[in-house]
Amino acid sequence: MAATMTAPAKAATSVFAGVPEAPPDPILGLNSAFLADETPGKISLGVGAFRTDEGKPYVLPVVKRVEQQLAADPATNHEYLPIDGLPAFQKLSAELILGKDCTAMNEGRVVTSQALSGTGALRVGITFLARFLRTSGSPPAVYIPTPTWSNHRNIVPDAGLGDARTYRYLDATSGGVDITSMLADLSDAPKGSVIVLHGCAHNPTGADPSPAQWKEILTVVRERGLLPFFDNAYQGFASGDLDADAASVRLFADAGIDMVLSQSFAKNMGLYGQRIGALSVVLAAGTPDVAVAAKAVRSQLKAVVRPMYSSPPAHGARIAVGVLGDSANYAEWKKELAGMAGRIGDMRTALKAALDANGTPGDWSRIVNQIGMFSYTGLSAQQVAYLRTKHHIYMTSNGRISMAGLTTSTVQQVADAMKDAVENVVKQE
Ligand code: PLA
Repeated sequence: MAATMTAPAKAATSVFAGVPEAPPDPILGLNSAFLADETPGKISLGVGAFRTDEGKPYVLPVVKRVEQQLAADPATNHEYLPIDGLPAFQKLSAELILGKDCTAMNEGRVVTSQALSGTGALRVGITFLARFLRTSGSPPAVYIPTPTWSNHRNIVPDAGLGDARTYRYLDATSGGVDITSMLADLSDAPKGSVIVLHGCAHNPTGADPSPAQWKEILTVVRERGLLPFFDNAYQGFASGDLDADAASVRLFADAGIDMVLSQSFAKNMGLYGQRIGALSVVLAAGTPDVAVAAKAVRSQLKAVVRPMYSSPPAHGARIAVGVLGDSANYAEWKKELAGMAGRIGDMRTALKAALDANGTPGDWSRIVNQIGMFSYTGLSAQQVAYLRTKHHIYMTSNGRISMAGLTTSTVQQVADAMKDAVENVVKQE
């Protein structure tokens, strides 16, 4: 019997043929363009990843040792973690940001889940708020600063809350925080709105509120009944001191209000690709039956995670526990962290000095006044494009430089190129 022939389809067109191409990511897309550039001497100042003074990725020695111990330990296996991650990690991570003597933790008001780094914590946290935070029956509005980390603008609508609203943050003239406008915008936000705050080392501006300004922000947050969501991606990278960089979060926690925290160990432990971070929901002081409420919150965080990625990866969590949970390792980590922050500070001083020595038009003091991983140079999108095409120096189009991308031997080259761009590309606002 002759086999039935399947008639060939008329023309092989995929159902996906009409999928429109998405725009490249402004930060990670830039990294792909950099890798594709074959010019010798190209320089990447785009993504915020620490580099040594030789321009190499850095594995912290304490991290390497903990990894070796994990590999040698016969008890290490590759079973699934619980949906909300490693319990020891949850506790140590919350203590790192909130402090060991935190009243909210002692009162059982903090619910922490392991997360896929800072981004995963934000995504799960905003989804949880979209499901359970209601004011006048509606889901909340989410406010993010202008400018902010570009991915905040993706996460909020993806979590089902529509486009984020913005509050003014930067004083473009001084390069510092425009506290008056910020407070005015927060005062206008509807009650129950979620306010995304950068705990320290604001990305991209490198400008943080002063301790007195944080108190003013807290006052408005309380008066207006707003929900602060602290994004902590750089604890330890602003000042080099983990406690100093957590001061804003601890001030709000001590006020006994509801709040949400995301944490990332990408930068401060150099665990970028391990995707290790945490999400904490802090319940207000005085919440009746707090144990019941905390248990319910945890169950709902797990209900967000389970259908999305089931459970988090184990390796990064075990490394973080090995560092945070051992006093000798912890002390060593603090030193390494101060060293990384110190190198970034040195690059700030060196770049400003080289720009000044070159007689580059403009006031470059903001480079040394800003803190954290980035410098918000004030270079225009056109000047940034010129630096890329003519000098093969890559930075985000908003003029942000990842300071750790600079080295002692490339600072002069970058300063020379910046002078060329400033003098030869007219800035258009
Ligand atoms: N929040 C802020 C403010 C960030 O700057 C970043 C990372 C994250 C969260 C998330 O980091 P994680 O998920 O890796 O923990 N920002 C980087 C990288 C360093 C990026 O864009 O993903 C940046 O270059 O801005």
